[in-house]
Amino acid sequence: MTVADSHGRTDAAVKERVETKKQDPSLFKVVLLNDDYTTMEFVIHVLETIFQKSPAEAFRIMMHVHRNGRGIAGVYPFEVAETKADTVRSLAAEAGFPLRAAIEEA
Ligand code: TYC
Repeated sequence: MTVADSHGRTDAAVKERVETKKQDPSLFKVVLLNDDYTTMEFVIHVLETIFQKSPAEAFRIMMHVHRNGRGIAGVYPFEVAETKADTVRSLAAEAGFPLRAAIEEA
């Protein structure tokens, strides 16, 4: 016997919908890029306030970016990553720093 729900969906249709949804929250890295003008203090402030890092972790990530050119500030679902990268850009622009943030699929 085939069972259908109130919308006429059979078990197979319901199962397919659930499996499609599971793929949805793909993760994205927010990557900070080094430059010569943004102060170390400002990058630490960004990491503490936008990415909820401890002072020690914020310092570690900032120094990693300073030495290696780029580094991961955090990994989030797409819309969160996009919003955080936008917030970095607007805080930096407001403060007159050229700090850049990119997002990349994790
Ligand atoms: N290189 C900068 C300086 O020496 C510091 C810095 C670190 C800038 C990380 C950007 O994403 C950055 N003042």
